[in-house]
Amino acid sequence: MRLLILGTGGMANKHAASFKEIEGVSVVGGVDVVPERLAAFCSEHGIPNRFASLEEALAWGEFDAAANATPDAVHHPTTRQAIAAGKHVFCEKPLATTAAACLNIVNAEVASGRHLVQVGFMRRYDKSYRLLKQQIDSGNLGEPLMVHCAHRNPNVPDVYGGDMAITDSFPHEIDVLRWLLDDDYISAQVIMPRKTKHARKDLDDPHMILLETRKGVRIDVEVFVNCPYGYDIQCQVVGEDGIGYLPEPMSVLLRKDAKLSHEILQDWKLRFIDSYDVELQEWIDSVKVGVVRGPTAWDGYFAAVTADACVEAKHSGQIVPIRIGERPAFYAPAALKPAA
Ligand code: ISE
Repeated sequence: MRLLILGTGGMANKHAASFKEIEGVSVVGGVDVVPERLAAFCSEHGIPNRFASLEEALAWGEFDAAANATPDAVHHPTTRQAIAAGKHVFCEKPLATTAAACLNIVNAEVASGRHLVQVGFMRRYDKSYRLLKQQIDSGNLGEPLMVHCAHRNPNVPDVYGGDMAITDSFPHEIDVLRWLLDDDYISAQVIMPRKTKHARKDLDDPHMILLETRKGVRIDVEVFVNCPYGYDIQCQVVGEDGIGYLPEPMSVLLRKDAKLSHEILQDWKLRFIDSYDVELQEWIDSVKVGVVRGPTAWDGYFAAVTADACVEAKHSGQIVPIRIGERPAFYAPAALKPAA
């Protein structure tokens, strides 16, 4: 399979490295508006063809699918172009920066009649989340009643501002919890605790986000992005018959200096490093048979609508209903069948 990579930043490099490990795949082209950046990226990864835009690459046409790791604001136009050209596209999260733009992508994909878009919500491919899902799906916990989560980062870069706790960090919980519970959200509320002294003056931190699902499950998520001890993702599902905890990342238990301890990761990329590889392998396998098995454009749209409701809830102090309408039949699991 001949692949194109759009963008040359952190995720583009990560994906280029992962594709080298996948059999039967070669990255045949790179796209970036800055020629020097593109040249460095392509020579680092041995990519033979360079394009200043997706239009240029489409005019050339010698590729089968594209991985879209452009800056967030560029996801919408490029994913639309890929759909229009009938190319499979793996788009990093968020699908687009506004719910309206995500809906645009959904509508374009439905109109094309082919399932072409997968969104990069990698937590669905993480082994620990998959183990927790097995417990829920097997009925071992009984019906889920409540979910308690924490999304903690040790720090965030200066570009992380405004409501990014909700629009950049929290979307991972939005997607993975819908998938874990096989449920949708109907309302959101955001409670702002006292602010930590570790946050920049212009940044609100932490947030406590509450979601309610259609089936009546109540979810609370702490998003705390200046949590000095490290990067820590917690999820606890309280069911009628038992409680399931997201397994901790594997690390050696140490007895040292009069302490019993485990290391805690500091970088989010390391926490989910394996899931990126599984995600891309499964995407390639799906594209080969013309199917999308991973997070769809509809999931990307749902995440954006939920995040918007949370932002509104934060600023209004109200419980905000999440109104999204019924999922189009096009995205029903049974409809996700071969497209090529
Ligand atoms: C970042 O953009 C991510 O996608 C990480 O997975 C997340 O944990 C982090 O909070 C975000 O800033």
